[in-house]
Amino acid sequence: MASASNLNQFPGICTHPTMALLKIVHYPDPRLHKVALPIATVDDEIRKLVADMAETMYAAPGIGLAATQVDRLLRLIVVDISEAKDDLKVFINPEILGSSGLSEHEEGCLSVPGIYDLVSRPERVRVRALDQNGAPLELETDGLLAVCLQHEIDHLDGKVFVEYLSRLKQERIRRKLLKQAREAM
Ligand code: K1U
Ligand code: ZN
Repeated sequence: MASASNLNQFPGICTHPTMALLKIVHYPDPRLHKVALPIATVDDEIRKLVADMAETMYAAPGIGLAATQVDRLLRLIVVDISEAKDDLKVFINPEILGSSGLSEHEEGCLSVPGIYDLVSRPERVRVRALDQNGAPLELETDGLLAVCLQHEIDHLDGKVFVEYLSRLKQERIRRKLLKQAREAM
């Protein structure tokens, strides 16, 4: 049976009748600016959401996805930065315990399709969370994983990466995406 931990065997397609591709909310939808709520209990309903989010992230394709982006106001993110797409990481109620340094990285966002820009963030972060079994985990990381974790945790706090860009760029992106949405109707 397909599970969140072996989704990599089925790239890009919905392979299990109980798994679903979720609709990704696009900027400037106001739902992206809501603060997500902590998950009280890690149960089968949460594990189903994890599996659906992982499937959605792999299909997009992306390297991360926050529950806010699929209109679930829960503090849950999935990340896989591996080339082979075989290293799914699940973070429930993630918290940044500490950070250091500063580095600039090009970011994209599945909620802001077609837009990529440089963002400065702390280089190294220490993160605490629960895994999909409800077990506590802690990790210290840098590079792309640190960038991706900060980007996804921002989503849970209602922040989209374009908010690090100038007002002028934000306005241009907003107009471009609203036009795209109108044309897609
Ligand atoms: O949160 C998201 O919308 C996912 C986002 C994560 C992210 C990417 C880059 C820097 C910070 C955070 C994406 O996955 S955008 C798509 C992307 O970067 C990608 C897609 C396919 C292959 C490799 C990367
Ligand atoms: Zn994003």
